[in-house]
Amino acid sequence: MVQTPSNPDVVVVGAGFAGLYMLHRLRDAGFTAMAFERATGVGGTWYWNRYPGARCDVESMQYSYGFDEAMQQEWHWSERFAGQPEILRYANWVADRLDLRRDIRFETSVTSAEWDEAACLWTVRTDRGDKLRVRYLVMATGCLSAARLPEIEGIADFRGNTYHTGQWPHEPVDFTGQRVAVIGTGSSGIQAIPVIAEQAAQLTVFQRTPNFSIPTHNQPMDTEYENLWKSDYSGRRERARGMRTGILHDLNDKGALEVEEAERRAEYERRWERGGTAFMVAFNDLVTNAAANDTAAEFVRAKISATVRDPQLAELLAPKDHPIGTKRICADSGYYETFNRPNVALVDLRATPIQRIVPEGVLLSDETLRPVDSIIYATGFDAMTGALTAINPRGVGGLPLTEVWAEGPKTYLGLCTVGFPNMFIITGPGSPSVLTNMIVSIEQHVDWIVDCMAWMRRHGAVRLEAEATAQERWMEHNNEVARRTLYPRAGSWYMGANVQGKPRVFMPYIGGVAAYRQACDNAAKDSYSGFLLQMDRAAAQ
Ligand code: NA7
Repeated sequence: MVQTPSNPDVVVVGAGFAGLYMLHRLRDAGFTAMAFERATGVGGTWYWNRYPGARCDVESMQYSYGFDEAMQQEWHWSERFAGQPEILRYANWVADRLDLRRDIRFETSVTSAEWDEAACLWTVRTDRGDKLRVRYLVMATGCLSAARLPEIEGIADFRGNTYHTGQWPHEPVDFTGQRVAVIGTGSSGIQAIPVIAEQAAQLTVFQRTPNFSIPTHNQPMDTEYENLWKSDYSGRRERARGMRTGILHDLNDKGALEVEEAERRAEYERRWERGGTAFMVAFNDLVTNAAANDTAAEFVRAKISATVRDPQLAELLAPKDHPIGTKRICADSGYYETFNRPNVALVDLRATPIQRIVPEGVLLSDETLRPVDSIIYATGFDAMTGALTAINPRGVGGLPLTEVWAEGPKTYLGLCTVGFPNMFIITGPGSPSVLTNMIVSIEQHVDWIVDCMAWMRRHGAVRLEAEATAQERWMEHNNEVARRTLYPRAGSWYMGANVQGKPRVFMPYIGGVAAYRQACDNAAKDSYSGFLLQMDRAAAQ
């Protein structure tokens, strides 16, 4: 058994981008902290998602920390959109540069956390037998970290190799000469399929819902572009923080229907050629006005049918059941083109669902068997809440989080939840999180949380808990802004729709990073309004 670490001020769960920055800020602010990480290394999402083709859909110049000028000047990205190996190298570089590893226990999972009301402390236990008593618990567990296999019978019966994109092996996987199945066509499937198709003898894609995808037109980093960013990196970062998505995009403040068709088409074409998810900000009403949205959706559907040679296949690949962008928009490198390859086939699961997995492969409802050597599940995650409910902390009165969130997650500002004092969630449900540049949102959360802890220390506060009315108001506001958009129309993982039995609520806050930051800052300026504080004057420093 590993020796139990001494009791620090804070336990941080997770050493992805959130956990790393949290450790750094805590140390700077004079708090002691210990992070527990189930992986063998840092990087979170980018540690686990090593599937072929894994790549960030936010441009590299923006998908990195902005808190340290020297670091952001020094790091060089080799591509416009960085791939997983490079992002993981970056996370490791940051961990070394800031000497963070000494406060991280790797290959250690937090198994339970229990609030002790009398002592105002959390008791945290790990699978290595650690037991810590700490004032603060910070869940830096990530929004897309609980990988899930689908509810398909017979998965364990399969004789070949089984993979999940979110738990990809560390050693390279060679599909040469194999018959491969990919189940799932979300971002992960859409990125992996073109790469695997180049290797496999035969690739069969099992599609339940077609997704909209925009080409990245990824390319090596343009030095001029990099220099331009670096010439005023901090200024650009500051502007990005004021954007709805935390990404400095080429926003268009016109509505799609305010312009003539020719102008609209030209705008979509320009963005399609430029590549990437900035396509979704071609007009300012694409996620709020169904008719406007349809012009963008129609443009992409036309691109699909112009790309895919077989018209029947093109039809199957064209999404029609949700407005574009209301399921996470995908960014690809040659996805639709891949279906022109002779070794790639598509199975439409809407027409012929999977009956079960059998030892030889995938058995469809019409009794046809698709024999394969490997099955790749690109079936996503128990998003936003899965990693939290897996730990299932017990708050005031021993109530488990799963019970408190039985009807869906409820938070105040996405940061705290009633009944769980001194527990902070980084990019939790009710915060903009997955609708934004995650690193921008992480930095904002971490800064707010550490400032809050420092304030508590200065004022002798030993306990902070979200107020029920503030939480209710925040959730109402969340639902109201979500209702003003088209997002709730899609059965997406934003809505919990991909997990059987998960309550259907729109989990991320869609009011935008800037409005959200303002709400957080207002609460802090107002001596943490919306939170109940318990003072212990003797503890004031
Ligand atoms: P996603 O986006 O949740 O995609 C999962 C895919 O798997 C999606 O196409 C699902 O179809 C499909 N799926 C899920 N369960 C099944 C079953 N039972 N049968 C067939 N197909 C199934 O996960 P990703 O990993 O691609 O991406 C997650 C995020 O990571 C992404 O948005 C980026 O932010 C990064 P469905 O649409 O539910 O019909």
